[in-house]
Amino acid sequence: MKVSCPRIQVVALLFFILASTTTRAFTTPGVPRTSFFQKQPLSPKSLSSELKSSTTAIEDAVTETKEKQPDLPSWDDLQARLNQVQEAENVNNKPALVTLYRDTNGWCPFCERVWLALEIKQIPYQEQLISLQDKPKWFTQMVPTGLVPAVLFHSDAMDVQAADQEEKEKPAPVRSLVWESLDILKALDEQFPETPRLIRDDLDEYQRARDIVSKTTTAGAQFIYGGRNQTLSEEEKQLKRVAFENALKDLNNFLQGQQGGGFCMGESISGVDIEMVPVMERWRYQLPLTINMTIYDKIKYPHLCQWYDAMDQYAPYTNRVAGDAYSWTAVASTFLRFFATGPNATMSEQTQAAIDRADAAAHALTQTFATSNTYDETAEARLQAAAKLICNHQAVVQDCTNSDPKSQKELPRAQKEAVADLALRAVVQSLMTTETPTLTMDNKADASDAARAVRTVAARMCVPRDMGAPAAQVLRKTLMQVAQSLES
Ligand SMILES: N[C@@H](CCC(=O)N[C@@H](CS)C(=O)NCC(=O)O)C(=O)O
Repeated sequence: MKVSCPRIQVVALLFFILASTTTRAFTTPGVPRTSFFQKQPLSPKSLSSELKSSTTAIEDAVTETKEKQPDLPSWDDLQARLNQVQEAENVNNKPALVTLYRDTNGWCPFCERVWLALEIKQIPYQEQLISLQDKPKWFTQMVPTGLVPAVLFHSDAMDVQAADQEEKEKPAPVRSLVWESLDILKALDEQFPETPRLIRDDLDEYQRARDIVSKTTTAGAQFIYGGRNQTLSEEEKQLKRVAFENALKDLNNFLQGQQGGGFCMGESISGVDIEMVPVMERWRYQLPLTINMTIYDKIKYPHLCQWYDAMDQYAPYTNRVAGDAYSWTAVASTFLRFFATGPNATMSEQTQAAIDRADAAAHALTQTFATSNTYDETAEARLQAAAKLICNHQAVVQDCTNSDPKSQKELPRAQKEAVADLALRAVVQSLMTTETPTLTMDNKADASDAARAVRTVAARMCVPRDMGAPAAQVLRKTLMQVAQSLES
């Protein structure tokens, strides 16, 4: 699989550097290894005491406004309600059997493979987020390559599980650390044999699928990243484009031959889908903007589109691990800017055109937030969104009122933290009650300031870094509803 070729690693690394400077709205400053928004949500008990002390200042600041909004609950109230719901639904009550070390921003394609495998296998896991720009010493000492992903198998918790399942006669799993995404996938199959087996190296068909996928990603990398090579002639670039398109056709034809299900091996998802999906996901959303090439093309590649559709409908992928159209689009624009200027600060017309295209596409997508219905609106998605906002509300308020933002500078920030805070509480209340939010403010300037705040939050959110795509969709929609009610 060519996504591990050095050039792609360099691109991926640059991507992370970029991402970390563009979309930090939902990380928790000062807690580099445990961003609340990036952890699986919902450890409400441990958060509630922190919330109590942290909300005091903002509560004081909004006292006056609060009197005009008697029905709006405080963050403590919202947290308490969330606790009740989560307890009733037994959320997050299983002990973690493994720790996944992945990148802080949720951009690493290799991490995505492992993350997806854990979701498919439903292995209870905890996450430790690693900032790739400032990797902690303990991590580089622990993992010989210093790269993410890595997975620690907890023998103690697995012993407990084995005992629960009366499987004591089985050899106890070894507490071990595994790195390299494909090795981790194999280890997950071996250590958790009762979960769906993903790597089918024993089957010829699986090897054939891997081979075709590998050829496609290699050809794609050679065209996309080779295209940036100034020394290549137009003719050479064109040849690389044709080679990539031919590889996509081969992949499409291979997928046509697979029966049912739409996955590479037909009926069920397998390791080869997991290997391929991170790069295909990025290409789907970004290539139309960056190199004017559409892969999700039902005329040219109908069976590849069916594969994309099968992935989209596959909950373990879509609900948490997949990036969404807006996030990849917004990042594409910033990514292009990052590469746009060489040492002498020049920018080609072609790159400028791609940047303009990507910016326009990102902006157009913000206009669909109120009506977007790509994903089913489930109670789980609402809960995930509410939980993330509750435990990150301070950082979110600070970000959407930041007068000196480092990224997405074109988005207008609000001025008053207090009104932003109020609007966000209206959002959470709506998420938890499913009632359409109605928030009004007597002071028109405050109302438009609050509307600005929630619109900015919607455009700053990033999937999958901050939450899953369905949760982000319902959160963005609710943010828009609050904005509209403030502006009406
Ligand atoms: N072959 C490795 C590649 C892992 C990799 O390149 N990870 C990148 C992030 S995408 C990384 O950790 N980069 C940090 C660095 O280079 O210091 C795998 O499949 O796990």
